[in-house]
Amino acid sequence: MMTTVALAATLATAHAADIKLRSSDTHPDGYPTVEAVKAMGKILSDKTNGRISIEVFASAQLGEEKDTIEQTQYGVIDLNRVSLGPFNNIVEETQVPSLPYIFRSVDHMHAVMDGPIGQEILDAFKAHDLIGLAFYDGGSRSFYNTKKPIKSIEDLKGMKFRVIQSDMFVDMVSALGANATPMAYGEVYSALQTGVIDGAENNWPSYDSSGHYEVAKYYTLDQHLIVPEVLVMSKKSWDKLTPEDQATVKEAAKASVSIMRDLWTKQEKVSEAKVRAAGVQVVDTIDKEPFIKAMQPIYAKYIKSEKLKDMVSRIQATK
Ligand code: GTR
Repeated sequence: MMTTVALAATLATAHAADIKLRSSDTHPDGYPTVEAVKAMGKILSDKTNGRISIEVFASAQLGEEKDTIEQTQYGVIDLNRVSLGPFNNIVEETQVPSLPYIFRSVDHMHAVMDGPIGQEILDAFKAHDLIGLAFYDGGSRSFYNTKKPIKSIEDLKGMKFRVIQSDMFVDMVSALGANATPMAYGEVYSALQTGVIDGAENNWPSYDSSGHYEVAKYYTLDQHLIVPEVLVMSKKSWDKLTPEDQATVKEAAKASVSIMRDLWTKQEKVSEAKVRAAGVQVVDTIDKEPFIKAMQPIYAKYIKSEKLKDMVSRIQATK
């Protein structure tokens, strides 16, 4: 039998035991989101004298985004950095910043996501067994393909594009007269290569690091989405932390945002220059009006409740 003193000592050690949080990311080491979560881990370790740390599993080592989201909900994965797109079918509030052309610019997106609307969206994750910690940048997403330069909306007709596993993304592509195939990110390269799809859509750094530019050499800057990325924590893992540790995790996550933004701004330029130098044909200017018009029905289809309508109006009114 354990004496009371021994038991107390065991409990104290258990309490003070090191906590290693496992974090998932689809991107490779060196990618801004991966490095930002590592930086968060460093901050967290420093603030807790090494008691809490983060191990980032990059390059989809823990699985593709849709699966890792479920595992994070179950508490198998502690932290997850994902685009808001794969959350669209789970957390309806994430549909709002994922609407085509909702943000006028990256500055507009920052103003919204750093303010009360961003906080409301982070809070909405709680009902789905997740804690929204911070938003990261994802630049703007544009179409690329293996076939031809897309110079107008007519050029998209009948083409097949891979999209994120979100109904809204499927509808966005359909609204442009093209066909959408929802598919895990890790399958896109070979799908482009084998002709299962004609193209996909993403930002410069993803287009670069995924190697998609090697097989899909036409990129059109239609910039239909400025969709933020999010860092979430499993509510199960969160609930195991003391309120003090929870506050420290939140602080460290927030502190990683400016680090992420700096890394992102640099990486966007590096990736853009790299793929251009590699011979990618970029359609730099395209009339966005027909895109905006064609995608308008998405707003009516997804933004039905007063709550979401109000969010859209407040975003549009944000300077
Ligand atoms: C990237 C994003 C990833 C992933 C990917 C995709 O821009 O950072 O989280 O969602 O797009 O298209 O699947």
